[in-house]
Amino acid sequence: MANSEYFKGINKIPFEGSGSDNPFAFKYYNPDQIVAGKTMRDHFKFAIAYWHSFCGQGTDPFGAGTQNFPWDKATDPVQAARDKADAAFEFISKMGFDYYCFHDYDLVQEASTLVASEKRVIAITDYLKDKQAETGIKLLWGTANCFSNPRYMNGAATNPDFNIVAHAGAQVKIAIDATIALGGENYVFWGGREGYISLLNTDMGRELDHMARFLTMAKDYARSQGFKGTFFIEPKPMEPTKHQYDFDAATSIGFIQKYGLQDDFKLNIEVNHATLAQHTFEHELAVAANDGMLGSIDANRGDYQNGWDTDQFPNSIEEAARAMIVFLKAGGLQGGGVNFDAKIRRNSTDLEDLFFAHIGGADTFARGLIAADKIINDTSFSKIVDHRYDSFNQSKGRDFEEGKLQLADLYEFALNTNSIPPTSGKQERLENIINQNI
Ligand code: XUL
Ligand code: CO
Repeated sequence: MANSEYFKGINKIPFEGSGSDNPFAFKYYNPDQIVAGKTMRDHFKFAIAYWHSFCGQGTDPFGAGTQNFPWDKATDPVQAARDKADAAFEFISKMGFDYYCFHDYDLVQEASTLVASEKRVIAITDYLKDKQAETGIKLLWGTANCFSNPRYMNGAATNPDFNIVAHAGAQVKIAIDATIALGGENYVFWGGREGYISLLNTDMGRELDHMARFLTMAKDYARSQGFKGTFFIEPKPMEPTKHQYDFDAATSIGFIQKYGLQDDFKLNIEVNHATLAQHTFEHELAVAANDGMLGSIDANRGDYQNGWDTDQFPNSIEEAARAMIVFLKAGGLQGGGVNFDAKIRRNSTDLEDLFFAHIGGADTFARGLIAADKIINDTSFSKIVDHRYDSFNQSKGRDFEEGKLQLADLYEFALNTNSIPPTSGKQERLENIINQNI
């Protein structure tokens, strides 16, 4: 049991509906409301990111942290980790969310040796097991931080030095053990520094082979320990390295398929990573969904002027609605959930700001979902899109789709087609329908 309350004066966040002006209430996220045949709780499986909400204290490349967390006081690292867990579970319970996600060294500070680090991870895992049992909160996914320690400056699985690759392997084994011990539903690989800073000193083909070997070994180990969940690769095009190997969804799917990992791996799509790759969020969701690879979401947003990975909380209803159209058409997520991989701003220094941020994020996704369901089912939207492809629903168009035509048949057909009237794409009308429903 926690000895102290960290978020004093804040109770469990209720759903009060759109008429409420209580800043500590959901206006649209109603966990038990059914949308498109499922409760919002089950559609989203909202999760809190341990690293941003309980570790990152507002540091940036130009200055030290500004957010003075009251749970970060103990000098003993395991005690500090327990205090942080108390704060985390109090916060998640008050938010009414069901899940959290972590990196190994978010849970507890890394020690000076691997042996000592493992002992710390095991100690905090035992503590978290009790917290989970007490609250019913579950682990959406675990992962290992194989990018912050300077040893990983040239990558982890793709490091040109085998000693570092082996260290990363050990770290991933320990993180997988912790994930399994906590009943984690999935395991994530974001390719921290898996990429290059300069191609001049990089054997790209060899590094990609190493990454595939590494992921295969991790998957085989987890399966041998009884892990039934899904592995997710989280694409990102750049930052921290100039070029990351898991550039975007299409690149990652190519990698997964080339190395035969498609039965165990899917994708975790992050909004700000999509925009860094010059894609929209819904584009990345659609690419993943097309290959049955839409596993999970890291929810946040970038900054539309500066193009950094600013990891702000989602707040654009239009962006959420467009994404939720793809999400609903794909039948939702395969195994994963919506993890708020987002941080409050450096000058958001009150503890209550963490609540406002997550309330706003959940409400944004809820509004997006409600709007998308209406747009798909109660407007002409779907009909307009289907109509564009009408010519493939009959005669030669259908034969084409069914693989019954050769190139010479197209030639014959085209020779006999004299005038082809233009067909409007109706983009503006579709945009109006979206705006009428958000
Ligand atoms: C980094 C990022 C990570 C992953 C987990 O941009 O998104 O926090 O989600 O390693
Ligand atoms: Co992320």
